[in-house]
Amino acid sequence: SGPSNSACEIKKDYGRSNSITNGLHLLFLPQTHYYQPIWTLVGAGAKTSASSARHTASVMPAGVKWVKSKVQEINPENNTIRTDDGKEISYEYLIIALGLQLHFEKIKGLPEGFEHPKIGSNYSIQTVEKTWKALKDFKAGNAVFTFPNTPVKCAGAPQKIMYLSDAYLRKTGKRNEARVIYNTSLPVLFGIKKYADSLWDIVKQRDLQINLRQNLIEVRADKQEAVFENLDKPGETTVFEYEMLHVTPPMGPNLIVKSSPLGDEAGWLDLDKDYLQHKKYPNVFGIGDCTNLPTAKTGAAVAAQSAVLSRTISMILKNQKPDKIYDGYTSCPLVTSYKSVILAEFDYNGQPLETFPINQAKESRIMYHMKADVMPHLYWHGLLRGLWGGPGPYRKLMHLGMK
Ligand code: UQ1
Repeated sequence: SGPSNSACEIKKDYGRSNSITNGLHLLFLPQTHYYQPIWTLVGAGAKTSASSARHTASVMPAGVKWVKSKVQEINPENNTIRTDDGKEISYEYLIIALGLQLHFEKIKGLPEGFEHPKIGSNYSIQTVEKTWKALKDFKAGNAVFTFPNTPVKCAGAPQKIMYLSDAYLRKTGKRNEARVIYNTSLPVLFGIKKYADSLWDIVKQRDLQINLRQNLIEVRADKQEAVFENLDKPGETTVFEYEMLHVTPPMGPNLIVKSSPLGDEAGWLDLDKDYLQHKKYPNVFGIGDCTNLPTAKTGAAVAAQSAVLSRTISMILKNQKPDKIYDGYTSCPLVTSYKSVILAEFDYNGQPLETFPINQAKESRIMYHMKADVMPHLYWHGLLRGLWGGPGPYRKLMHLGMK
């Protein structure tokens, strides 16, 4: 089982067309690369959007040839990629990290609704500053936060901005003028009970209204109205007036993966969950949001996956059996104010897998600084250079044999 068998089947005669030279190639078009996890704080005015950006050239790891093209089609049957500038590139091994697709357009009235004020989204560079403007300009009324009826990346982010907005309105003396409302498609506030229990305590304390199974279907931005459907009562809709609206867009699989033979039924990259190897094409691997790995989609998960994948591929290159298995590790720093974070960490089984020897379900100031000030460095200088593979190796050390 696992790729140990299939890995042996990888033939060594791929890539004969040699349209590019040997070595590591990264196909990536944008001139700017963003650290998206900090957008939560940009939307709340605690960081600038400029701080999330670097020139792609400045973060390209040494030894990698940057191919400035966009992937248009992947043909795993003949080990080639076609790019939008007409090149055909053959590969011996392929690692797919194409991310997922945002679908603002699936909500009636969007994306054009973002031309109006009072509405924003921390999920794109074009809309994240609009969140902060809406919050800054808040006078009185409803502050409405949404969670869509699809898989999402960083499932905590839709509620982090609610906690930050609540804190901002308190700080500026406007909280009495506001009703803070979280309308989520999910039947729960958070998927892991240990952290959900803490979050429910917080929303009760702070008078935040949580409506489960409410899915945003339309924004009438000119009238400052948002329309939600009740997922448990098809056809029942409710209109919420808003003074501020934060939209988490519906999301879906990457369209290149979906239109290739590499996707599962829904279009997510179809991987073996232990070895991150494609189920049908053993020289294809994947990582991150584009995959169907049954864990929460986060940057922390990517870090842990990168360590497994790096080891696996180096073993395969030496014709040895992969010996490292991904346990589904993922982490979500749930920002609950401008000075506190609940650090959720868990695995495929939904079991907490905490790095620090404290109860991480409690709000912590140190964890806020880790999220806001340490993680960006770990990303730019560690993860992007292959030097940060998640906290796994440190966890045992931190617990000194306690767990
Ligand atoms: C992490 O590894 C990571 O990747 C750089 C993040 O950025 C998105 C995180 O937010 C977290 C929490 C981790 C996990 C790291 C520790 C120290 C728990």
